[in-house]
Amino acid sequence: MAFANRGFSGHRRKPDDRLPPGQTLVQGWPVLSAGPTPQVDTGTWEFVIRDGSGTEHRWSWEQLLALGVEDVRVDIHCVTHWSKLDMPWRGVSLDKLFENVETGFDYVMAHSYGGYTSNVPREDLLDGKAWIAIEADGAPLEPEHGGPARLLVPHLYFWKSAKWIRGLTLMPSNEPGFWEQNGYHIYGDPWKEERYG
Ligand SMILES: Nc1nc2c(c(=O)[nH]1)N[C@H]1C(S)=C(S)[C@@H](COP(=O)(O)O)O[C@H]1N2
Ligand SMILES: [Mo]
Repeated sequence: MAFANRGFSGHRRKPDDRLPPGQTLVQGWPVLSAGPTPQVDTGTWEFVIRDGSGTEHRWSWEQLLALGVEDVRVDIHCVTHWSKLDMPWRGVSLDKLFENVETGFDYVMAHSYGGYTSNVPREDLLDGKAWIAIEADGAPLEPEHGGPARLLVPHLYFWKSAKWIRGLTLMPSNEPGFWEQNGYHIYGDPWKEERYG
């Protein structure tokens, strides 16, 4: 596999420095879902960016893939203290999805099939820092891990990486998503241990 884009996270750090404070490496891959796993079919799947001015940018599954998928290797850090290093993922860069989105709004709410939300500043989704992920560990994303597609924002705690992603809505101010309304930090930088708000 060619890892064309190695992402934004700590790869230029020495391996020993790759684990944020309070984190432990985990074997396997835990499933953390606040509700049931929605059944999402790629035949009807749709991804929408609402730019805040009333314009909607829409992609079908085929249109998403046609933007070009890339392989990335990133570290992920869950607020419940587990981390995985050098995880292989495949997905579409958010840079491609935002290419024709004109907006003056600096904040984004991610919306999932099933109703989950998470908020992220727009700049945290750009410049090779975030993807709509469709594969992990060399296989299509399992439904329990967010398949067919999830947000992947590895430089923030993993609750920001909304599973079963269906769209992004631009916002003029920073509104809290599901976990942010329930005590998690509004931003969630693992290197600063921004766990709770
Ligand atoms: N739609 C949705 N996305 C979600 C969640 C969720 O409950 N629903 N949980 C979040 C949390 S708290 C974490 S740690 C990761 C877990 O992803 P995983 O189950 O693939 O490990 O997904 C995040 N994205
Ligand atoms: Mo989490």
